[in-house]
Formats: sequence, C-alpha cells, structure tokens
Amino acid sequence: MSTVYNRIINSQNAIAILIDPDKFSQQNSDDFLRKLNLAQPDFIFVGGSTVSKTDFDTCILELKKKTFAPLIIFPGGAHQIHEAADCILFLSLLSGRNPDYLIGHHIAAADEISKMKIEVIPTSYLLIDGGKKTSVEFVSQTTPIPHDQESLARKIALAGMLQGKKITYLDAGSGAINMVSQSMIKQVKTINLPLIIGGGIRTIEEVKTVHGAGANIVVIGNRIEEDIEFLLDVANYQKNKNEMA
Ligand code: 1GP
Repeated sequence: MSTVYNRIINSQNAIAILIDPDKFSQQNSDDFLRKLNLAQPDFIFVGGSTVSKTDFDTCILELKKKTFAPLIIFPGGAHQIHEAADCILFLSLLSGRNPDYLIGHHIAAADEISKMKIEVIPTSYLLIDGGKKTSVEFVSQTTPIPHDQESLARKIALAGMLQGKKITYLDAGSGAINMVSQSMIKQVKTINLPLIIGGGIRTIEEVKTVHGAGANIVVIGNRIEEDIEFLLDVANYQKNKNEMA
C-alpha cells in the first residue's frame, strides 16, 4: 500500500514547506499558491504553536483544494486535526518533561483521530537550542536540548524508537539563529529511522548541508514567510534533484 510513511522512508533529500495557519490568510493568494506548486515540495506540513481551530481548518481545506503534495499535519495542539489531510505526525515532545506534550494532547485527540481515515505516524519530536527562545519552547514550557549535546539527542531518539516512534524530528524552532548541527544530525541518523530536520534553514546551501548530513526531509517555514520568491530557488533545487535521480 502506498502510504505517506512509505514515501517518507523512500525519500532522500526531500523538502517540506511548512505553512503556519496563523499566517496563511496573508499568504493565500494566487501568486503564493502558484509559486508553492511550482516549487514541487515533496510534502506540505501544516501547523503552528498558537493557531485557532478556525484558521487551521480553513488552511487545510484551501491547501487540499489548491496544492498537490501530500498534506501532513505537524500539530501544535490537540485541536489541530482534520481528515482532509493525508497524514498527521503524532508528535511526542521527548526533549521536554511537560506531560501535556508527552501524552496529554494525544489523549485529547485520540478518539477523534481514530474515527478519521487519516494516516498517523508516531514521531519523536526533539527541540534543539537554536540560539533564541522560540514559540515552541515558550508554549510548551520546556527546555530545548543544548546545541552541542549530540549524544543526548541520540539517546532520546533511540528511546523514542524503542517506544515505537517511526520518525525522529529534530527542530531548532521556527526562525532559529542556528540550525541543528551536522554532527547532531549524523549521530541521530545512526538510529535507523527517517529523520526530519527543521528550524532556521534559510538558504539552498543550508538545505544541501542538512541533506548531506543525513536528513530525509528538510523543513522550511520562516524563509518563505519572509520572501515567497525563495520558492523559486526551491523549484530549481527540486528540478535539479529530479534530473539527477
Ligand atoms: C519549525 O521546523 C520548523 O518548527 C521550520 O522552521 O520556520 O525556521 O524554517 P523555520
């Protein structure tokens, strides 16, 4: 069966564009959507730390109608679920000790999700210090893993795998000054699980670096919110990548 998870496992050098429904009302223009489709992202992630249910639902429905890539929910809370999406990353914030983000939101969402046809991927989510306080840190009231604690990140990801998580996501947080280091990516990649890396990735050079270190999927959010023309650089990257494949 062709599932989003199979697609992720088989993805090398994939790009996910992150859409924050909080900002989507300004982005929802023909120009933005045309460039988003031109970029041919491998995945579109949708989610945010402070999003209302109404904005979330509108964003999912609009993107489902107007874009082509698999739509993956990257939830900031229990209310960010919708059956029009293809998949939800069922995130546990394993770098922190806040029970709400380890299991609380999951319980709140469990009945509703299980009634939907949506694919659910249990995911270890680790927040890594990216040089500034990010909204995930503030909202979750957790402390990120220090930037240079590669072995701690690896151990947490390994524990997540032993708990049954199918993916590891290392996030320096939206707008991070420092992206996750190559050495941390390499260490965590020694665990044989697909790896998603996000936070503070702002150039194609950085995308290449992160892919080169072993990320299956690189997530780009902030850079596109600031400059939608960057979608054209992503389009070129994707075109070259597909030609080389
Ligand atoms: C944040 O990983 C994402 O959760 C993306 O980060 O917005 O900095 O690209 P940016």
